[in-house]
Amino acid sequence: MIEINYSSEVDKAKAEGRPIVALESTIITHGMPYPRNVETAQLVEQDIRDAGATPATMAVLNGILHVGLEPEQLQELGQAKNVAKISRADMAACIATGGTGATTVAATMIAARMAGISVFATGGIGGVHKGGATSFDISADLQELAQTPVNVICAGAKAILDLELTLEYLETQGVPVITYGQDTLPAFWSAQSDLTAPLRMDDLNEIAKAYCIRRDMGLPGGQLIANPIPVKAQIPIEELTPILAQAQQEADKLGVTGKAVTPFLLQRIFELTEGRSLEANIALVRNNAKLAAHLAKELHKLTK
Ligand code: PSU
Ligand code: MN
Repeated sequence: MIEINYSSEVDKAKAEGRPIVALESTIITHGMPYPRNVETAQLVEQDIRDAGATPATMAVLNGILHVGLEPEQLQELGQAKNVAKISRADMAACIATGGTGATTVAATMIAARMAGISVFATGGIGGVHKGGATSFDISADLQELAQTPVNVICAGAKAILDLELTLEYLETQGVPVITYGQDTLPAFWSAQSDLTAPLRMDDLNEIAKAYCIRRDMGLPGGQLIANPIPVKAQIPIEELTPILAQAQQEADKLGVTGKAVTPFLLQRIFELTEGRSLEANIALVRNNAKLAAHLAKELHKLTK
């Protein structure tokens, strides 16, 4: 029933058995304004090629699941209006009804697994929202990490979230949360938070090995690799804290709920920082793409 459409580039990489890195598309349609969204998506794809792997941006276009987009498809998606934001719950319905949807972290992991891709780069995963203990607003990304075997490279969870509760939830779900090269969990736009990460690993070969060992042990799920934003591109957390609080208050006051929360907060933070949050977001995604390409190469060596 399900047809997967591979881009010509991904098709070739698969045939030749070369490393591939999955990319999501919600960051393009709901996370950044046009035209920077498309420019960023193109830069991120090129960063992956330059580092020796092949990018596969995922999306559902008119009911077809695409693994890798052709340049014109990426352009079109970046400008399209009313694109759905799809996750585990609504991906199949989007395909069945011939819809167009951008994949979140959860949906991208599902698509990656179907395509045999085990490394994925994003900006920041979803998590437990502030007030999540009563609102139950917990991103489906967290459950996905517990069940789908994909390495997700991010810059931490977005600092609009309750990072402490997000870590607790991931621990309960048995998801390895690994920081790359530092002890503290990065906080998306900021390299540091005040939380110590559960695991620190500095060697990509060991991260790749841990992934294979989990698989051989029969453990489901993936690994979350938190890669701090380069310090020169960060917005220090002290500066960001009042802005995040203001954006959250506005969301509460306006009654923004469900899927709309994250895009609303990202847009308000963009306005309140006069665009600086977007520059930081672009820098961190590119940084994650490069690391993901190197991890894909390490995994490729182990599984050859
Ligand atoms: N990373 C970014 N920008 C984004 C996202 C990630 O730099 O917009 C998206 C991802 O698709 C992630 C989603 O899955 O935000 C989280 O949405 P929610 O909190 O509604 O689960
Ligand atoms: Mn949510």
